[in-house]
Amino acid sequence: MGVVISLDGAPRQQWHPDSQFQDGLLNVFIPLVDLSPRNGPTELALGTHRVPKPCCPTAVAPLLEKGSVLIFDWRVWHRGLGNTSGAERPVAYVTYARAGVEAASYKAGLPSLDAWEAVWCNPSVDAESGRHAHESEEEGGERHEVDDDG
Ligand SMILES: O=C(O)CCC(=O)C(=O)O
Repeated sequence: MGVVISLDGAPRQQWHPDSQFQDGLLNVFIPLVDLSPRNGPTELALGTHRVPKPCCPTAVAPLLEKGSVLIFDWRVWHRGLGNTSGAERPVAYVTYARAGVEAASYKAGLPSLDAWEAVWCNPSVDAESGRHAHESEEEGGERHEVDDDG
């Protein structure tokens, strides 16, 4: 449980999940002020908790009223948008874990965002490595696509 305060002038965050693979963890966000396009609502990339991830997911940034509740899976990619409102934007959060689930170290070992953005817009890229489906280790990591017919 805690509060995230986006200060006036805070830039947009990078897309990130709070855990990449752990099922059974939920974020509950409760904005302590009304959210507006200017004070940096949380933006969520829908369906990104699923494996495989959707290609080019739809992103939404709900403009919630103060005291509303937003619940999302820890694996959903999200970010706080920039705050240009002239005021702080505090959001209280509570984390719920299914019985027996312990949160792994926060944001440890996440893949690079570049890899994930490539995955979202290119389904032939492997989600874990950011490599194209036909790319092999021996090829030294260069992007190389092989025609399925030969
Ligand atoms: O400020 C937000 O809307 C999201 C905060 C967040 O995702 C984080 O601090 O990791």
